[in-house]
Amino acid sequence: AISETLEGRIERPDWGLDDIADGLAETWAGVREVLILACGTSYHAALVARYWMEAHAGLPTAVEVASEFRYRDPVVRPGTAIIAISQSGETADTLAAVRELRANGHGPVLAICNVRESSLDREADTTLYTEAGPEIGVASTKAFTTQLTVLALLTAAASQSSRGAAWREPDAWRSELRGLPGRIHKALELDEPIRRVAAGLLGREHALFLGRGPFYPIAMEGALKLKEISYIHAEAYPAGELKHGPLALVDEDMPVFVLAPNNQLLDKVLSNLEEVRTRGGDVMVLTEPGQGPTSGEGMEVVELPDPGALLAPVLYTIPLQLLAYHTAVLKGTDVDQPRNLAKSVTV
Ligand code: F1P
Repeated sequence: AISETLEGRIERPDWGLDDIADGLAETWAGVREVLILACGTSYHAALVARYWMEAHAGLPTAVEVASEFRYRDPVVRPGTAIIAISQSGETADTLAAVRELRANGHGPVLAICNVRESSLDREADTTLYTEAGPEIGVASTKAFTTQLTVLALLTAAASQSSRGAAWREPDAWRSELRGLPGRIHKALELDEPIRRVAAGLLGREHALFLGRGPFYPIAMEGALKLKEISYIHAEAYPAGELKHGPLALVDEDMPVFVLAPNNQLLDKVLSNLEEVRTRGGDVMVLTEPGQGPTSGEGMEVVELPDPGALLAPVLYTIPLQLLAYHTAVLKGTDVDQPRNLAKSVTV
């Protein structure tokens, strides 16, 4: 299923960008802010989009798990565009949240779905289809990377049409979107190094994932994939939270996965990494060539050759999906049908 990510229909980003920009101009004329609702993996995609929307389109963006949203009395201001993300389009909590918002006169609703003619598709004003093909396994993989791709298109389009924000970097988005399939191919070449890291997880019961900025939700997704298919208890934290509690858990039995992208946050992430190393925890650092840390005793450095800048969160996802996959295969768990989980949670 992971290799099918490559078939994510992202060969023609220009088409998508123009199409979405037109749709936005019409449907979203009065949009002042954005509220994104989703569950599970789709929620993690929403969290990445919050960073993108605010930084690049200047639109205040709130994100909430749909399963919690309807159990409070949220304040939704006029001019809030609602985005609902769901691979299946049938997740009960996401549908219920959208229906409740609609009943209270809020909208428009934009859905991001992988399945056409789904309940969410019918509920929405506009649907953007991820077109990732059928998700064979229960755990979302290619749905996630294609959701991120659609959200990147949306951000680029929003950055063009939002009046308040300067039109930032539309060409950069276009060029990175064009290069995405090739970059995903390259990231998949990390299969063997990641399989070796996965072998080190055998016999482990817990793992921590750390990330900053948009890489924090990617760390959350890495932890979720590991939990879902290999049954290893995994949690993700923003790198800066490590010292606010989770560090107490770190010892020689607690492997830590650190996302250390090539940006201004790297120094701080690396100082967190030292905190882990001094307590005997094994570390895997996912970074880019020439960033500083090198492999050694208790430290495995895996380098993504060229993840780009804007879309790097998409690229950092691939090795984490591979990690969960190889760990599950080595442990002998059922990668496609994990125990206790259903493909879509419809009640
Ligand atoms: C949400 C989700 C999936 C997860 C599992 C249960 O589904 O949490 O992310 O892998 O299948 O449901 P969806 O709303 O994106 O279809």
